[in-house]
Amino acid sequence: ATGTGHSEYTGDITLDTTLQANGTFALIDPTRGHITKDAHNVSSSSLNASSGTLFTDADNIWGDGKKFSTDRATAAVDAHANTAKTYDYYKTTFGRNGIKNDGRGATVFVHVGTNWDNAQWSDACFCMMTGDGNGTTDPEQVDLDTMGHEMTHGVTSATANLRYSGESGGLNEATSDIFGTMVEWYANNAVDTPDYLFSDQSTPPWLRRMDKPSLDGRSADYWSKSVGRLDVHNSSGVGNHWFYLASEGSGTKTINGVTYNSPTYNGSTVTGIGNQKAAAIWYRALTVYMTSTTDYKGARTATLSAAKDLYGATSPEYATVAAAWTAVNVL
Ligand code: ASN
Ligand code: ZN
Ligand code: CA
Repeated sequence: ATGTGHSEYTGDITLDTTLQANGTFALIDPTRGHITKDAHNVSSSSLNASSGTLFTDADNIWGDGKKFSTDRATAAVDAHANTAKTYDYYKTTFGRNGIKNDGRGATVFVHVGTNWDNAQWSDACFCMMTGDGNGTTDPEQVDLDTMGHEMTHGVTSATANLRYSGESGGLNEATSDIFGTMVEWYANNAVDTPDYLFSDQSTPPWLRRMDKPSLDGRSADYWSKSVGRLDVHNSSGVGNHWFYLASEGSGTKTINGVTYNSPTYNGSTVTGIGNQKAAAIWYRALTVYMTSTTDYKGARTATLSAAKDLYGATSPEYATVAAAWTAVNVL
């Protein structure tokens, strides 16, 4: 069935739902397979796939469009629709049928924990968990790049399986920021306009950014031999910065009203190839060449192999991949 959702981040949208035998509609996506449940504030560490309750509704009109809503279905509208959008990005762009490329849909939980200002993917429950924000500045963690980020953790687990510590952990996190961002560019929503800022809707003005990751006060702009000792959400800066530079090039640029000023290392100047080509290269590197122990040097090799496969070793795309890694001091 097709429902109507009053979402908190993207206005009024359609929702793919299922009419059940008892005459009520449920947040079961009939084609993509994911289902959306209320965790009833159970903590992330206590949840499993059978926890919580499936969202159901009599008239198939869901939510009230408000942030911090008292209508518990509002966060579910965004979570359900943004999971579908992420699924569609992977299917349309790469022919990938869901997280494991086997058509299996995930379980999506909203209202996890109490004032839990976070979201995460769990391989164990094949589920996404989203919290309600911090109760003051940060609303429910169900915006599009966040959902794309978390679902991408499942894709990474099913492919390169990058170990979640050290440099491979930074690459794992960068992979989620890259494809979370690309889902936003794919959706091209007029309210949540595409950018290189991460979690900008649910953690305003943003949680991380790709043009100059160090602007968050924690993330690395460039590789150094100690970068693998940072938290994985900060060593990701090297990969995120590579992605921005490969997509848009070095220097200053204003896109959809946001001004980016991306620095480079080693005197490297980068000519952008656009984010679709940069993402295609990263996806092929992730799914064909990276392994659980790939580090930044290995990511340079993997993406160059991918660029050679897709565009040829003498292509401008190949040259940009190399220049962007040199610019983030991965040589
Ligand atoms: N939001 C975080 C992530 O997806 C969750 C975490 O680090 N546990 O990386
Ligand atoms: Zn993550
Ligand atoms: Ca964003």
